[in-house]
Amino acid sequence: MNKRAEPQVTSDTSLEHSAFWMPYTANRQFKAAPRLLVRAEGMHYWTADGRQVLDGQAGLWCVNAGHCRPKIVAAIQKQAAEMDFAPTFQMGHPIAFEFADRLARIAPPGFSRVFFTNSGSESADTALKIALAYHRVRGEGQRTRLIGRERGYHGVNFGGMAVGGIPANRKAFGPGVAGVDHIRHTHDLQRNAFSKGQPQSGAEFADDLERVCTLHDPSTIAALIVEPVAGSAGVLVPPKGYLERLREICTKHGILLIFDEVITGFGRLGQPFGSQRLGVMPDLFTTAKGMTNGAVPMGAVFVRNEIHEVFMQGPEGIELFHGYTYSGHPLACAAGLGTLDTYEDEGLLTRAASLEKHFEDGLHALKGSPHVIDVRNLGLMGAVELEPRAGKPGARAYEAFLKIFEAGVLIRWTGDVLAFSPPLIVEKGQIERIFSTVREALKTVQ
Ligand code: PXG
Repeated sequence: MNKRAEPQVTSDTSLEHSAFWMPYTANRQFKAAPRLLVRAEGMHYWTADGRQVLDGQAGLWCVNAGHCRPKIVAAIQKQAAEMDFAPTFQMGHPIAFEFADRLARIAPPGFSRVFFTNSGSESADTALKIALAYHRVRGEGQRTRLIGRERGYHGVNFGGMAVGGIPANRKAFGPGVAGVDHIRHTHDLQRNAFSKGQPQSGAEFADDLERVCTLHDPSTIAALIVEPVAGSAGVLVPPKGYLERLREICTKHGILLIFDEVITGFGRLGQPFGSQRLGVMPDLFTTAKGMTNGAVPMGAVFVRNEIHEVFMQGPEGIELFHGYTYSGHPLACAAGLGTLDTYEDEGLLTRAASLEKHFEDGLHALKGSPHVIDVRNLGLMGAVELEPRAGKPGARAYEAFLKIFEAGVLIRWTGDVLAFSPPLIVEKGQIERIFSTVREALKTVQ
């Protein structure tokens, strides 16, 4: 008989031999001392040992309306019983059309087309492919280069990884996609540390795009992709004038500008989308996460009408040879409609604007706490950067994250940065609790 290791049954409290290969996790470390969440409601999680934890991170930047909201739960339950799945390749079902139209209604003017994906990574790759195909269908098939930015994060698939700029996410995976280059990042602690909102200095970092254009010949470049505010790299807020300048350079050279709004979309910055908050419009933008409040995986690429129109004027037949089995999945669309209802009922797509000052003041009061070398924020997105421990990058923030979690607050750590993005239903007192917990924890961090 074949001998194979039997997976551990879930009733066993030890996860040491569990079959679950966890994503972006130090598996051996985690399984030796697991942190399990078993229930969620509103602003809180509950752990397996019964502790209540305040969610300072909207799950993983996605649960913008708070957990287990009744309209979302009911919509998913109803749809699961009514029609579990139906194809969207050469077939359709009403809820996908309804959800796309509802999304287009909250998008900035001119973005009335929506291509469904299942994640932020798929949205990034889809947007890059649409950009390439757009140039080709209009007879500029030589535009094949894709430009990203250092410290950018666009998910983990090959396209998004290639244009991404976080070294650890790239180094194990070979040469990636041909024809990709990067512009420099915007992080400048010397000039901009402790900026509230958009930093004053650094619009000129956008000129690095001109360097890349000169190097490659701009007529070979299809698109530039950037996050309006870089999330995973530790909440890097664009300097004043920077995105405007990127927009100008892209327009001048016929390069499509893609905003990756996977984190900044759906109210995080106080407007439905980051472009609206920052006053700069891309040509396409990607979303996921808050689109279904994290309840069912889904993403989307929003496309300017003119770009969509070019495809519709192209050769008869399938206009874009791209799509996923689950593009427009009924359960995800139902979750999305329940999410938009909840956002609209409670004014959540703009609620961050009314809390921003309170959040900013609470966050910036951490200036002066041990190890803190920067504090930065926009909307309900914030970060505290810690001085790295000598020879051990990330170790100090990880220790802080663990202590903060033990004290009953979930935040996020990435490198030497603590990041905050509470659900948009957060109350002022809960904002205070998050930051006072961080302050107390930092006092004991080595
Ligand atoms: N683009 C951006 C801007 C993202 O933040 C993705 C694409 C990929 O999305 P999916 O759904 O494929 O994971 C993301 C995801 C963190 C962290 O705290 C950030 C993300 C995911 C997990 C952790 O750094 N962002």
